[in-house]
Amino acid sequence: MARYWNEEIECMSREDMKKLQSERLVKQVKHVYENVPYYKKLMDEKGVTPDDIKGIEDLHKLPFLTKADLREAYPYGLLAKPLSDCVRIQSTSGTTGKRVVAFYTQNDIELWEDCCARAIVAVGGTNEDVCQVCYGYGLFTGGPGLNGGSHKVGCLTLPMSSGNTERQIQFMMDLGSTILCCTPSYAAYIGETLKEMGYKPEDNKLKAGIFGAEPWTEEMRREIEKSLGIKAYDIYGLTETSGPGVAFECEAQTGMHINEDNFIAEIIDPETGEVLPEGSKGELVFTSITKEAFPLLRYRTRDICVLSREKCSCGRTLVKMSKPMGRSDDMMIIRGVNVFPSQIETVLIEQGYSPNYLIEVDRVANVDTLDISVEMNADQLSDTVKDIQKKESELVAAIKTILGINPKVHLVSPKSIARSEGKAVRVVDKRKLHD
Ligand code: DLL
Repeated sequence: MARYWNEEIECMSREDMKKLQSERLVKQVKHVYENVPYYKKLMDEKGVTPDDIKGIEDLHKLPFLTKADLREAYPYGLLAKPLSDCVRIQSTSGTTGKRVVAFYTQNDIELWEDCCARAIVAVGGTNEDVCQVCYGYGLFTGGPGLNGGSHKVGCLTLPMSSGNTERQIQFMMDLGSTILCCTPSYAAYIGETLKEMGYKPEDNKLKAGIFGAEPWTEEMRREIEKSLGIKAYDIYGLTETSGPGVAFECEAQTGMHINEDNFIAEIIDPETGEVLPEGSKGELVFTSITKEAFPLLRYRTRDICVLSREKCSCGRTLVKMSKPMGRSDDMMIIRGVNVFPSQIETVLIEQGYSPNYLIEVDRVANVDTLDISVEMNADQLSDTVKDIQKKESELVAAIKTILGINPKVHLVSPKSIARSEGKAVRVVDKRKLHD
């Protein structure tokens, strides 16, 4: 059984990888400088030209790119190839008006799916496997990415998308799925549902799961492994840099190997932007050195983690990232959807409510819950319960339109939400997401 999808790359010596990264970086910087006025402006402002970038040792000279830049350049401002060369867009889940939109050429899709194929082979996947993909399909990258990787490996691919758990289970049992791809919370939910339906872990044919898109703990890993009778592996990625497969876990289950032939990783101090020495905890920054349509130079992910170059027992030499340990912004991931509190606040204000609200997030039976208490203004007070319920339903619908998930909304009396003397506490997240 093949242990690697691309042994030459996955086990490349450090020296050769540095050389490859340097060559690709030099080419990429030139490409974006010449083709993307937005980048040219950023680089000119920092006084850097492509001639200053001779290899990865010069990476730190380049300016950072943030989500704010992506929003400002929306929709086409960071495109580095003519539209006629682009074949696909993907987008972040649930953001307001200006979503993050990433573009792909056919070659970008190939490289992305190749990264996902590496992840599948790393968990023991071969063309004998039946791979059930229950990440969402559509604009979200989870479904399309793993679907493409699964095709490359030659697995029989079940493009289930998310939801409809009974149908998921029926296909899983009838077709004998061996690999499950979904969010860890959905995997836990499937495990629980199987139990409720009277199945034992050994009744299914699953052997491995590839779970990511949201934070999860080692405790949760053990729970999923037990309830499904499998090995559970982590996978990381973000829409901006292609989607899942930026990093993937191997049999060692001690962090995720970053596909360094496509992405250069740095760890910076989120406050100062200073590059931190290897082994330090800080914000992960990626430079995509192979993407043609939407290459990002020094993109700040806001994910906090640690990189490690310790020798891995799987034989791969690709640097490993720890599980993300938090974020350097206020983004939450609720039922797999990226949610900023400001999105909820905008809806409340648009609907005529005061900015006095409290967002409570919890996880009950492995499903994230989102409860929003909102103060009514004096003129919104009503004597009838029916009236209040109607207003609550309207707010639920408005928030669902923006986020794509259903919250519970509770309208409360004026002045009933505690006022803060310092920074307002608007979010209480009771989930245990990090070890
Ligand atoms: O979540 C891509 C993906 C799909 C990854 C399927 C893995 C599996 P976005 O919706 O753009 O893309 O969200 C990206 O999700 O910056 C992290 O904060 C978080 N995230 C992704 N993977 C993990 C993980 C997809 N394994 C954001 N552990 C990232 C913790 C993760 N957080």
